[in-house]
Amino acid sequence: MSENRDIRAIRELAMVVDDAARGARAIPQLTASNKLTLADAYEIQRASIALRVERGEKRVGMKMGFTSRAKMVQMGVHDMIWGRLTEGMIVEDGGPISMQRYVHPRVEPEIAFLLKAPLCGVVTPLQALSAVEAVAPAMEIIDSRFENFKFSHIDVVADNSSSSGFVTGAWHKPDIDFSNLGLVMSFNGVARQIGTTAAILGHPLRSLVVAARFAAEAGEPLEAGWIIMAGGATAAEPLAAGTWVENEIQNIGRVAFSVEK
Ligand code: OOG
Ligand code: MG
Repeated sequence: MSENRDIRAIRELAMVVDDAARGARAIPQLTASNKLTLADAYEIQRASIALRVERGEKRVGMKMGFTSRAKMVQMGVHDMIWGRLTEGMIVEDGGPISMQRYVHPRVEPEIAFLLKAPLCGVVTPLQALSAVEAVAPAMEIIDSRFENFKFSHIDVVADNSSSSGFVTGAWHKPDIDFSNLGLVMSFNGVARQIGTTAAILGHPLRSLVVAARFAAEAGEPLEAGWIIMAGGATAAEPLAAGTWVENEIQNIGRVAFSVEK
């Protein structure tokens, strides 16, 4: 499909992943019956988010994926990926989510950046930091639309990199060293994943540097007011109803949500 890109085929596959996400239905991997390149996959992602925007959702940021070794090992994908965050994916801090909205959701502890200035292209960590208004403890709810939560690098990119929800805690000025902060993600008060922000590329700021480059390559610069999710610091954990999920990061605080039927 890559030579002479077939725009209609891209749009049709975008509708397939969009329908699966809206209906919380698992589908076979797209590459099982389509020959796709990574560039095609990002075009499918772009078109699927355009469908959300057509329905009235606003774009609110970007997520990075596979920025930690724990995540790469868990899913068997060893390249960084990214996805688009929209308004409909926002989960309120302390608020509920319903299992009904998802196929087989998982949660992972992350750190989030709130931008106060646009960021685009090749930037230094210092330039990236100067565009940051605040950092917050965060969690991402990932929900692959693919059967058994199994995918190739190309499939997961087409599926908006499994993004389906994100929650951020209170924002903290980025005037502290957040390169190596301990974190604990717990379910009903029992620790499930323990890690450090250093698991994210050695320093989460590096994830923002890469995000700025990916955004430039896509022709969609990071905007002031956007939230950038740095990527899971540990492996993800499957969610079940009746769980109070919390991520506490040393020095910057905690964030939580509850899982209902
Ligand atoms: C893909 C998304 C990866 C992360 O933080 O590494 C990701 C997946 O694991 O389903 O969001
Ligand atoms: Mg993630």
